[in-house]
Amino acid sequence: MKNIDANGHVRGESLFIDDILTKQHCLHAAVLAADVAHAKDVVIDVQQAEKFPGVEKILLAKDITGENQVGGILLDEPLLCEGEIHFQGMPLAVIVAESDFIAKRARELIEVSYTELPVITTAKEAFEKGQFINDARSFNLGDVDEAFDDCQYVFEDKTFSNGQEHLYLETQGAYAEKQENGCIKLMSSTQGPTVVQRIAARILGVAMHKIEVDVTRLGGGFGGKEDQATPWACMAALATHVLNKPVKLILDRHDDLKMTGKRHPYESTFKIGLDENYKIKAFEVRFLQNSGAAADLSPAIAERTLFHATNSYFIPNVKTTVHSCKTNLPPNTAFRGFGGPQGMVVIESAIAKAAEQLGIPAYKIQQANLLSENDVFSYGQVAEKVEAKKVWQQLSDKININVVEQSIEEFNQNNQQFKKGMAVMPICFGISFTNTPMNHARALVHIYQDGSVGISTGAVEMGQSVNTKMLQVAAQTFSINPDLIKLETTNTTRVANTSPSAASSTADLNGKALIKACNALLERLKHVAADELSVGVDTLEIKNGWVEVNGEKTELDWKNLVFKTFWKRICLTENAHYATPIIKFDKSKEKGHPFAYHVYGAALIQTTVDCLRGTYEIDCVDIVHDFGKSMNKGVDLGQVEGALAQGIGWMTMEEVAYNEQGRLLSNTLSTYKIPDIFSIAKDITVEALKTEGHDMAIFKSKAVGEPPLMYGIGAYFAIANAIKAFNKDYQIKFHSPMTPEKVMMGLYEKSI
Ligand code: LUZ
Ligand code: MOS
Repeated sequence: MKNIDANGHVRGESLFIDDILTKQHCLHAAVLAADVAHAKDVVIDVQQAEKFPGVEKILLAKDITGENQVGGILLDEPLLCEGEIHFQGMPLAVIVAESDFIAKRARELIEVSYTELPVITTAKEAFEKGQFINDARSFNLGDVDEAFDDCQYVFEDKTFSNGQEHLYLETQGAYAEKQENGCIKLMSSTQGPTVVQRIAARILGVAMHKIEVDVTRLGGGFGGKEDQATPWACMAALATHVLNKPVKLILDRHDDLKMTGKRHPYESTFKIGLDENYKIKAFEVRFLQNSGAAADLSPAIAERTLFHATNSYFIPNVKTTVHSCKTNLPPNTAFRGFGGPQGMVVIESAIAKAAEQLGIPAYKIQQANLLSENDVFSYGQVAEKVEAKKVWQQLSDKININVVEQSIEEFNQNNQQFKKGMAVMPICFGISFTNTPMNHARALVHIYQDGSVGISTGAVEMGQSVNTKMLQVAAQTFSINPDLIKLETTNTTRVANTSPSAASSTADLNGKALIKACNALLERLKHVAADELSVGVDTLEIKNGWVEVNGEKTELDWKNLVFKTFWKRICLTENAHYATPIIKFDKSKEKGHPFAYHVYGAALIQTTVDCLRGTYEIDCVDIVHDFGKSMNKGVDLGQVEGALAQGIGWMTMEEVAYNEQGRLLSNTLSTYKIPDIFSIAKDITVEALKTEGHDMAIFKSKAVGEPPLMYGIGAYFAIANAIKAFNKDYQIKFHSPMTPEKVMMGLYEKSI
């Protein structure tokens, strides 16, 4: 089954936000952002700007007809500044004009005065000054203090992992139109149509039923549009509400980079204890999350960091604590992995630290500590259907780790300028929203009287091909030609109260609801067929578009059957609901069973460092990935390859930089480098783990969106190992990304 968007994309026919045909008299909006990171007594003077020809209105906080509040988890984020500035890029005013060009020209005429306040940009400084978003969280298992006393080896160090810009190809944007009776239709490039609907209603001061949100598709989201698509849609809605005209608001790249939050940087300190057999007996971490100036999704992201703090290892004594530190950066937000990668970086650093000190390869420690069946995670869930050792075994069958190690050693002995390094990166990622109440979805299926089918779900297509998977689910359940089925836009009027498309769970949740809807319709159709053919329902099946009785094709085909059902006045529409069973979590104890299942995998990454220049290449990445039983190998392979590239980018080259005043320095694509075709691994092989899959996954095909990003973490350690081959004095800094500058310093550093 090919990606159903392929043709449209190649021909340029697929509709993104900026392609939607606007109505007559459509206005265009631009956003004025704060150019300091922290200030009070803010006064915004729009007199000159409002006189600029073509300007319709400049909206300020006082123009908000409802509540000036876009916070999701906590109510701590105004849509527009009200007297105080908390980060550079904070929206101050919305300029609404006849064209985007005019709006941006007028923007330059707005005068802003304020009294500057001290700026905090790092998590550590916020921690020291007691600036937090909420209370710290802690997961505990066993007794670390006692366990450390018994350990043969104990090592401590600190780590830093940087933020990451989502760089969705399509920037943030929305288009709003007034309907009858004070209603507004919003087209938004959002992962969370219901989030947009709820918050827009709050901003306007109207009920949710007055707002319809429609999403065709996104040009990428990666978590950056789970919560942070909302403000722009709210601004467009507000402008439409106030001015009674259609309004389009699309951020240009520069504004988008400056105004939106990114992956959270983390500063962490760890302590790891091992016994004489390299079994990890105790692990303690303090994570400092740089949350930015408002909560956004930070508390939930912090929680997922704790869930993934031990990656795919069993550690009997664990103490992990996370502090969401409030700084004057744009509120950081969801990004593929949702805090999980930041947790996994620390345990991998701890293992690498131990390996460095013990003078053994890290993979020996990794391998000695992989999860087994019935091991318990620090959050109380008992590991079931564990694939950690199986993926490792299949990877070493595919590519012998010792042989790779020896060939690298040989290469390094024979080469002075170039050195190679390798690392293994196992992954284990929990599938479900960690916030249990979010794990549900609905699907609405219409069979039209000509036999064609229209499907609506809560799933948002953002390039991950979830629509293709949904279409497959319906085509397979009905056993009809996929050409008969159409995926409708994601729309809050057709499917309400949706969770965002996130947490790798979209295909599972919406797909399971869709199967239920299709099966209910199928039952009705079969009863009609049984009547028509005077046979028992049990003898009858629909296969490849034909009714079969006892496995024999009859004269009755899908189209006829559908029409007969319609003619009998039987409903050809079904709405179904799915909520993940079993899962639960008790926050008062920090224990439960939050995940439907886990996804496993392992990658071996090899790299070559140019020791004259500090540059490096990723030579090859060999992966064994737990797809379950993949329902679409092309789509799933694409997710693994894309996630790997994004993970390697985060760990090696993407450097989000703010100065001490909180100004984003990496604010263009010439100063923020993402992986391109030249920097991608030269060779990537992905093998599917031989497994039966998991019943909680759609068609046993496991969630694939986020887990493979974390293979990229291995690139950091592979490069570090290559540096070690050149410079015996080098000690790993656990400070990512591993840019060529850092490689260069590592190559020539002397032991102190
Ligand atoms: N979003 C969310 C997520 O709201 N909750 C989650 O657990 C999650 N996990 C991954 C990515 N997005
Ligand atoms: Mo997400 S990080 O929007 O699954």
